[in-house]
Amino acid sequence: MKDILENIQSISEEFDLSLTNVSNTSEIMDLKVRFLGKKGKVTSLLRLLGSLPAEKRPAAGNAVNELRNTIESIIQEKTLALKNDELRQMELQDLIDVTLPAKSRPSGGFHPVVEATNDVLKIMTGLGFTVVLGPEIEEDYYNFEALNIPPHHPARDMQDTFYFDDGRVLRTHTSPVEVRSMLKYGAPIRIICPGRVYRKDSDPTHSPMFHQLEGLLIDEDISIADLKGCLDVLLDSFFNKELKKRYRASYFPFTEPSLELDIECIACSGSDPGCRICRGSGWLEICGLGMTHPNVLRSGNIDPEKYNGFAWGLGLDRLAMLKYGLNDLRTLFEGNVPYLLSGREA
Ligand code: 2U9
Repeated sequence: MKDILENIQSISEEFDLSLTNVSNTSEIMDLKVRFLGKKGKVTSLLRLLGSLPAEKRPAAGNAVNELRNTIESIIQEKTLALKNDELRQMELQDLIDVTLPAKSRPSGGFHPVVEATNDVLKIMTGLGFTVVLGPEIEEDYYNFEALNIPPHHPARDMQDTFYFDDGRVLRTHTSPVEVRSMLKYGAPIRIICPGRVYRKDSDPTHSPMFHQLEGLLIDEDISIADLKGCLDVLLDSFFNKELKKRYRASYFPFTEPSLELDIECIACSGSDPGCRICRGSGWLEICGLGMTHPNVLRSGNIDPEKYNGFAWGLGLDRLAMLKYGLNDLRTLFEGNVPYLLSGREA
């Protein structure tokens, strides 16, 4: 018993002495382990209690517990004081200069399709065209009937068009906007219609939603030469280059005659037989065009004996991919911002 009390006394003195040497939170933690840890001095004393005769155990136990409680509360108090000291030190060293400029946020950017669309709109409004938008959910009449696409035309195939139960459709092109505009504004008219269009198509080179831009000009004595001049300005300005072009005969229900326009490959200009972009042909199909069909003018309440005009349509997604060197259509629609930006820098 005497042994234990002496032990308590010497541990208490040792603790007081050690405490005077402690100057930071890491040292107080060490001290705690040395006295109260599993192999600490106080814990060893507690273990020793078991070897005492039963009648002496309560008094000795009380004495050891008192020592443990005293040491515990001193450590707690000291830890708090040291923590506060350290915090104050950090604040003194790490002064905040409120006059410094704030951290800048990374800047955003336009989606490639938006950028390409804006480029085309700038060029075409410069030529006197007005931008017109229209609904994406369209009536059958404006999407098909008025455009000389009769009820059993293959372009109406259920495979291609998203139908609503009430017979309306998700527009398959922006042409209905031009029909609505003819009816609203009459002739002469000079408009471009960008926007989302929808077709039941989904594979690596087709998305069920894509972006089109169509143009329509109606006036007196308009010829294909006017149309060619217009597309020359549009495409050469867009790609910043006087491009070689070729026209091939084609067919669209809403134009007669109808043509397709190819431009020289913007990647290789026809010099690379292994070119990924033009697959070695040297040419890129870029847009469809033609002189407005008399039936379509009539749908727009315009007299085909007095007026004629031209129209063209192109895919803005393809235009953006060519301009920014993207080779997978899905890049445009997956919303992966870092990839979109890195793809554009390529
Ligand atoms: C009216 C009269 C005529 C619009 C035209 C095309 C040719 C054409 C598509 C090709 C593939 C666009 O990228 S694409 O999806 N379009 O080839 N579109 S002429 O003709 C019109 C439109 C409206 C009133």
